[in-house]
Amino acid sequence: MNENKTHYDSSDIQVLEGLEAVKKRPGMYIGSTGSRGLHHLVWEIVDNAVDEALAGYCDDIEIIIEKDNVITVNDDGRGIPTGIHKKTGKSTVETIFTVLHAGGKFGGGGYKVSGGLHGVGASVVNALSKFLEVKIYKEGKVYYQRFENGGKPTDELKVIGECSLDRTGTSVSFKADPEIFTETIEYDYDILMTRIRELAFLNKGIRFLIRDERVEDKVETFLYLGGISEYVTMLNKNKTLIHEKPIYLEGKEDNISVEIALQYNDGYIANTYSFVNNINTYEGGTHDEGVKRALTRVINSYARKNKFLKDNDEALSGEDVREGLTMIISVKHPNPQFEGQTKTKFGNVEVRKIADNVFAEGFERFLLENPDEAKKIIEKTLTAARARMAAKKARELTRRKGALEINGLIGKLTDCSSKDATISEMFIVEGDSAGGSAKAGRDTKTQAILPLRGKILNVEKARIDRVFANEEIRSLITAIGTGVGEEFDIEKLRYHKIIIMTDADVDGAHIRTLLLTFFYRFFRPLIENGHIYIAQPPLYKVVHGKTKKNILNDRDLEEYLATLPENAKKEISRYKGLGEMDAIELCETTMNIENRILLRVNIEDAIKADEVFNVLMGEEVEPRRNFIETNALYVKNLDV
Ligand code: 28G
Repeated sequence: MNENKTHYDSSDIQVLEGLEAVKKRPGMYIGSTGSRGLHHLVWEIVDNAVDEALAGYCDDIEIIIEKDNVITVNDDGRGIPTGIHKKTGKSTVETIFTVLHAGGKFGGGGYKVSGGLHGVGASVVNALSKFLEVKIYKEGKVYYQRFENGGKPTDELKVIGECSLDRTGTSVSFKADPEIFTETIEYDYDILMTRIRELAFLNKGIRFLIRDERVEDKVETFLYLGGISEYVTMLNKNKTLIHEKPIYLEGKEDNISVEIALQYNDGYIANTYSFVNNINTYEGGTHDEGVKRALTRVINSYARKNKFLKDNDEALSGEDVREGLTMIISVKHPNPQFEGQTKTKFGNVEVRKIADNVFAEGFERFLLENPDEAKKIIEKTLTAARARMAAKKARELTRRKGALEINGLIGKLTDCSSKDATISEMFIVEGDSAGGSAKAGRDTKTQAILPLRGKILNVEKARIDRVFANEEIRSLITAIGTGVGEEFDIEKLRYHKIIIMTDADVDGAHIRTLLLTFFYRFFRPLIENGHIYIAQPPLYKVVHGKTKKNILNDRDLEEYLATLPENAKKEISRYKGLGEMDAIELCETTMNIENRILLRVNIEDAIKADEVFNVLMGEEVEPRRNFIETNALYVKNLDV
């Protein structure tokens, strides 16, 4: 307050009450008084600068973390008006920094980030600061006002100097009150930088600078002329792309602007981030819904028109068309409504149609003008659809059979006696003869054997849906116990170790590749949780005196022999395939917990297998012919 004042009028009381309320219950205004709330202070101020930029008057915003955790934000906008504010009788500057919600209430027109999700305004930052200073550069003058101890002005707004006439802007410095932010007043550079970079992506053409002066001076600037397209490019970095450049679509209707950038990669994950007035709408909303339904509709209609889908083919689903899609949706709305648990669901119903229109018109044109890219995208979605239908079929098959109708499995699965899944193992064994040995040599309490007949798994011609028609695969699903797809429940897993035991030859590799692909596509959590293993039958046996050692491969053999005395009498024998091992040999070398070497399959192994398998599913003959070589290589890599 102005110290010369002798009495307080009603507006003063309102002001004091307003800021007192913030100090009393800061969590109500900034969410928390922890690190999150602390960073929130910065966003309140930065948002005001972004608003000025979105109004079209500012293109340069600086955020400086000074020593002592003072934050300074500079913009080159018009500068906050310095004249007297009609309703408060004080300068607009003081009003903005001392009247709660002043930003929202007195602001007019334009998109207001500050009127959005948080947007409690600069006065809240002031209320929670040890001190706050504001400088305004306007009409050749530098105006200044300082507030202390939670928003009390030390003086009124004053001119403290001159500047060149073309210099305009606002500068705000503040220090969070350590008595309110008792946990910490240390800013995390990465949190600030990441959000500032995001703001730069979301607001193309605005240059953001962040400087950290606390340790050694660190500066980064972010300016993206490509906006959210560049965001997509960053998100898809290190991914294999289906088409070279992100697709950018934009439109405006009733002063609601919609921008969408999207690009497919060859992965399986759908990544859509949506924003309204720069706020991440984690819970989605009408903008999201509009874009997604348009994407599904446009892809289906293009696919039908261009005979990628035949008349009687099932439509591509929303999930199909989003597999491997990275997409950013950014809406700017003059009066956004946020709903949902965390107030991050966008609710304005009129936007569903607008977002749909903008997307559909732009994307349709893209497909028409870029037939090569269109073809690649459609093919990607068709592959996704095939996998989805295969999964559905598999579900139906297992459902029809009911929960582990062991009858169907008897004669195939030789189960273990333990019902404790954590100690139970299932060996998937290639071929009946190896299956026989495995059955004879196993630990009956903990080891179950499921023999697969190699010839059925002629993967060279089998599409994944045909794989599911396969008896062996169906037994496998039933034996695993978890169900597939929506029904998947890891609690029902019957064996915590599922061990693929195939020969170390090309046929064995075929089967292993198929199985890994199968697990990757339909039992991914089993891989992620480390339940899938590969048994490694040894190639050599070295007997040396009383010691007997099984050796996995040539390299290990060489290494082992080097450790033996030169003239040691030693006997090296080579194992043949699994099928040629007798029960005792198989058990001792490959199954017995004491001696065996299991390879736990990680997701990269499985992805690699999936890639190999995809080549098989493709139409081209040449890659298929190359399979054997590729696969042989892959097997080698796996063994390393
Ligand atoms: C540096 C840190 C944070 C800001 C402005 C510019 C104006 C403004 C801010 O006006 C109230 C609402 C509309 C008049 C607006 C300047 C119009 C003309 C502004 C900021 C009163 C606020 N000239 N720049 N507020 N207006 N930057 N940066 O806070 O009617 S806040």
